[in-house]
Amino acid sequence: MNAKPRVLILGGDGYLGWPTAMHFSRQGYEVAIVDNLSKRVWEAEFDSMPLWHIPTIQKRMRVWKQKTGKDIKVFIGDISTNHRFTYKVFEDFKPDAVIHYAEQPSAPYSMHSREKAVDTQLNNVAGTLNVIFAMRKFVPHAHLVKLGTMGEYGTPNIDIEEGWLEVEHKGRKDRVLFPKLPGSFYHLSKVHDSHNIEFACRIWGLKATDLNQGVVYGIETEDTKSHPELLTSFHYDQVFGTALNRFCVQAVAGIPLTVYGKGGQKRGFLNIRDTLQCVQIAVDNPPKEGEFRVFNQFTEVFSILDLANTVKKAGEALGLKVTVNNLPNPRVEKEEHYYNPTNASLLKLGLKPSLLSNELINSMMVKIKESKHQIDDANIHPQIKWRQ
Ligand code: NAD
Ligand code: USQ
Repeated sequence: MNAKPRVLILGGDGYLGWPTAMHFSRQGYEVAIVDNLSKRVWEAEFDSMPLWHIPTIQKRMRVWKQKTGKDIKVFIGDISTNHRFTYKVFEDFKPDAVIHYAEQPSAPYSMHSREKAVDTQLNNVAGTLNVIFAMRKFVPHAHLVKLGTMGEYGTPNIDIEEGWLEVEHKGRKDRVLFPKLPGSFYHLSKVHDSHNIEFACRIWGLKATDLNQGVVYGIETEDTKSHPELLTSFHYDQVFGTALNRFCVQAVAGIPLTVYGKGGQKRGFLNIRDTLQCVQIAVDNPPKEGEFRVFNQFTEVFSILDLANTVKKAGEALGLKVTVNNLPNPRVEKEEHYYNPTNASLLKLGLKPSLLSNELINSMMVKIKESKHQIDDANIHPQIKWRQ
């Protein structure tokens, strides 16, 4: 492998993909992006626009080049429906590492209807299959860093390990993939991906890291805040917005915080800056040929109600009037449960977490306030129900 690997970022127009591209480019890695811009279409379809306008990926790449002198190549195309395009990208760019974010990322979207469940699983599962076939054909020694999700495990009544479990059954022992009990057709698509990737490692000798990531929060990274046109997408709506990001916007807009059900449901969380650290740690420390490695990628566990109360406190310190509303839960999920996942591997490899603080929430709220006039309160209340 070269001193600085060639990194291909699938889904590079997205919330996490764009800051990841700049993060690696700034450090001298050769970076290329693939995206089919489908997220921009899904947003329009659900009238779920990001809080601020996001320049095109080509514009952001030009601004990046002017600012840093560094090139980020952009390939526009669909990895799921167009395997010829996917093959061509791998053949031309010959990545050493592939960071795969290019999936439909929303659980509510996948639970909207039969059509959206099928779209989600076709897009995500077929896209990942095309990627592993492209890797086998053109770069069999490259490292696939695949974004999975902590939601693959669900909320079992036992400790959650990192991907694998040592089992003793009727006097015999084996190492098996950790049992999965996901909570949406989206989360299920990630389970199917994990199985397909593990199989490709086992039969073809590919090497992969499955990053089972928790819920990401935050707006800014070192690079997104360095220029007004380098910012990344930020959702707060009922389809694509995630818990903490939504709560911060609701607090600024004076909308009661939308805790689903009792709010005792616990999840792993991490700052967007730590996502970048984690994927870099994975890229810089590849697994062995043939290894399917799983890291749990989160830094802290919170219950949703605790999170809402933390946002309320931080908002009140800024002079906002914040209330917390327990809504009937649109999802089918346990609202009180045992939750003890480990996240030891990334910490052992050097992850230095940026933990959630009042200062961070305050800085998010200050940034959100600048675009307060853009907040569309029509798309905050959850309308997609798991049992509709
Ligand atoms: P995002 O929707 O902002 O980014 C995904 C990008 O992939 C979009 O730009 C989209 O256009 C592109 N894309 C989707 N399907 C594609 C296809 N078939 N071909 C080419 N491009 C395609 O999502 P995000 O929040 O940045 O999440 C990135 C990844 O991380 C997703 O796989 C998501 O499931 C996973 N993840 C996200 C979070 C989170 O809290 N944001 C947490 C855990 C895991
Ligand atoms: N929740 C609320 N109120 C809200 C939004 C969410 O109570 O307004 C609750 C949900 O019911 C759920 C929890 O918060 O119990 C997390 O929901 P979320 O929408 O923040 O996150 P989720 O649907 O799980 O999906 C997000 C990302 C997805 C990623 C996943 C990581 O959209 O891409 O895979 O987080 S994880 O949750 O670890 O599976």
